Amino acid sequence: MFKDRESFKHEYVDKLIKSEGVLLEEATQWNKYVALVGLLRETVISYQAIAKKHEVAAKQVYYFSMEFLMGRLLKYYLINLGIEDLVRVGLNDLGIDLYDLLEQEKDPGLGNGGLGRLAACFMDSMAFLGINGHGNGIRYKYGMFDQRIINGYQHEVADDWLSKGFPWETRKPDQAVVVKFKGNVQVEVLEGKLQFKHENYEPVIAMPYDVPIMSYQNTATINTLRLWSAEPVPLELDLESFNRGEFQSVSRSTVESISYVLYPDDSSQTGKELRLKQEYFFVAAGLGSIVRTFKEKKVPWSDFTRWVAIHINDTHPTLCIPELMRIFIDEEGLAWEEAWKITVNTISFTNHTILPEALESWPIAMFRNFLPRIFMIVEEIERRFLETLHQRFPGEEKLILKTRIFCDGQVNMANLAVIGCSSINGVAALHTNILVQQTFKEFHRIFGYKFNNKTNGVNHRRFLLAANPSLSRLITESIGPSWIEDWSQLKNLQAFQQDRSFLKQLSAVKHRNKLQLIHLIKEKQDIILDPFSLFDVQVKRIHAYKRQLLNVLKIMHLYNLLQDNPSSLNQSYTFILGGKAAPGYYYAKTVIKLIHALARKLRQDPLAEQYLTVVFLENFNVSVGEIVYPAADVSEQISTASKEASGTGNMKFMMNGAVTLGTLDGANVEILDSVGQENMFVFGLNAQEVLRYYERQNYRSWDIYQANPEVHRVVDQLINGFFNEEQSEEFRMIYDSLLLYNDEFFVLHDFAAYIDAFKKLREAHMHQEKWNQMSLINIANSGKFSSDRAIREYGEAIWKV
Ligand code: TH1
Repeated sequence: MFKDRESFKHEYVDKLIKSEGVLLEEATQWNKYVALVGLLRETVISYQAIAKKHEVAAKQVYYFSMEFLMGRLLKYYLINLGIEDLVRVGLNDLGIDLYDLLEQEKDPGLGNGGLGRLAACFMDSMAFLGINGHGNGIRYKYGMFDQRIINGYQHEVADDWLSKGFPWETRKPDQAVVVKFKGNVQVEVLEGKLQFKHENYEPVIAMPYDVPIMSYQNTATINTLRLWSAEPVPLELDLESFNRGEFQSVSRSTVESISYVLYPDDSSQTGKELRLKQEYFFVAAGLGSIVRTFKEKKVPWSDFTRWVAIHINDTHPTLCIPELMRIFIDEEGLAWEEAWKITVNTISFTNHTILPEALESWPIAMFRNFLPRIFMIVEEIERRFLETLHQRFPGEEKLILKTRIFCDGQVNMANLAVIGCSSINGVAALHTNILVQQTFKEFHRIFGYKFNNKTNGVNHRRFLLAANPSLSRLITESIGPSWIEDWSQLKNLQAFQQDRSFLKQLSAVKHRNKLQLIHLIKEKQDIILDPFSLFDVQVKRIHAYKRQLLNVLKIMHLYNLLQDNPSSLNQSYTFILGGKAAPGYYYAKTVIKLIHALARKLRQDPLAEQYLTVVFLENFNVSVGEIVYPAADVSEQISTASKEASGTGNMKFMMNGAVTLGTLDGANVEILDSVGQENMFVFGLNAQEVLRYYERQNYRSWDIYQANPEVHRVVDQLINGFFNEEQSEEFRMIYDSLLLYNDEFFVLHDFAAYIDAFKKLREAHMHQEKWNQMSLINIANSGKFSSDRAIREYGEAIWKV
């Protein structure tokens, strides 16, 4: 690397000239940013070139995901390379403020939320642990939309993140892959074997763009995130094959639409054509390049599983199964049985949700039309599967009905994934239990050995070390720096429970982080917050099951308490909410409007204004998260039990010392196990109770509305002109969801318990030292939720690396 500050400065100025073509004096901020990234990228890929030598002898893991929510890379790579201070001071000598360059970087938002961010955390931990693990995804021209709030309503602005280029990536035209859509399949018999020839297809060029992945101080393992962009076939090639009648010409815009935009919905699937195209596109491209690399080894196909593991992040890349079969059979001439054995043993699958509306299925006719050969293979997979079922479980019609791939005119992707993978894991213990006992109950009888749990984790180096430098410094001063590389060391903080001076410093750190968040909110939204107020935060996608509404009703209730008795609250509370609603999700958008209406109501009331503040954080993304998590006192994790598969925000808050107020859902259950009852505020129905209500259909939200006057009051306030006398119908939809449609997510049921838990929390917060102890215990027990722990488990139990 750079020997010292002077050599850095020399190289940097040189880089500005050679790659940006400007002298320092003429350089724009963007030039300066690109030159710095260029220097780091070159350093990292030169480590990669050296590391590659050893890689040849190691098993490669390929993580297929439709989403990689990477967040900004520059600051993080400076930390990983151990040169943050050197570069800051060096740039300063040149009259450049590193902060300005960091601000030049767009936040690559190629994901919706937890699932995409998990993929990014896993990329880091694989590189950290020395696993050769590569990401495979789509280089969307437009990522997750930017959220603008106008008059309390969400507006979506296209995320043109590539407009000036993304200096971390390298285009690799020599590694492009042709992906074939539509057309027809000719079957011939050649030397006694069936041959399948795909004709009249529509070709698309998959162009790879590689981003080098380097983790904390590990220069021996540099992995690759390979993102594919769709391009039309070049004209020369086009004419030649076109004349031979091999394929159909497709318009540039039809081709480019494939990698044009990320679907901005993380909780429902619409079965849209373009989405299916996207899925096959990056699967076929990724497998094409994996097989090409494998063939260079010149070892027999039976060794494939020894050298390659493929992981599919939810069902979105499930086409890996039939596509790998197609390559083995049609292109490499393997027999079905051998191809199947290798395929199943190579591929593993993570399920991330049990929400029925999120489970993927495609209309059969559409599937067959777009992917004719893949369709034939899936049919054959099902035929053989049913054959074995009939043998093993004769006469069990229900078992067959629930495990079929083709059902009700649809191709069921989850069932295909379970049949074609060697491992199926849930993302938290509770979620895995629900998978095994409910969602995949029948499959569990057939393939019990495939199911396992891998509780999610988050990258503690990004969300603690990099996002919270004040806390990191305090931790390192107290227990040494080993926690950065070994999450289990955080436990040693427990020893400071009675250390007054430590606890004081901990609360000073929180205060400082609140000031930073306050600064951000002042700059971006021109709202001024009180750092001495309790910061209660709920940031995540807006969705009915996550129950932002329950939070709103709680705040309305506190307001009512204050109206009845002006001295009922003895301290000030700031409720921060943030998150994006899917553009077509009208209910969620109405909740955003409701949050703004409440914020306004409180601002306009001189009494309320002293005690209660509501802020909606605009455009919540990874970068905003990195400021918010460190500043929170309370972490709201209040989903309807059984609905949130894991949650990962809960872990990010915890490691930054926030105390959780939550239901027994997803990984909250394991957070409770780690910190104990005294250090978390738990309330509400548990998953079993929720599932029993659904089963027996004996929940009546109306009864609760009638029986509980406090519930009655806040629910009425949704439509009685409380927010706006002229537009009292604005929130009718929300009111109806609670009473007319019987409150699917048990908001009214859990209201009283939630209020009660919040009351206990308020009391606990009055004892400052006690509160700081709780905060400390949360940090000290958060190590388990590092993605290093999760990836070690995946590596050992699933990928066998
Ligand atoms: C999320 C889950 O909702 C969340 O509980 C979990 O912590 C996270 O995944 C990581 O495991 C999901 N995101 C998506 C996105 C899509 C489809 C399904 C899910 S589930 C597009």
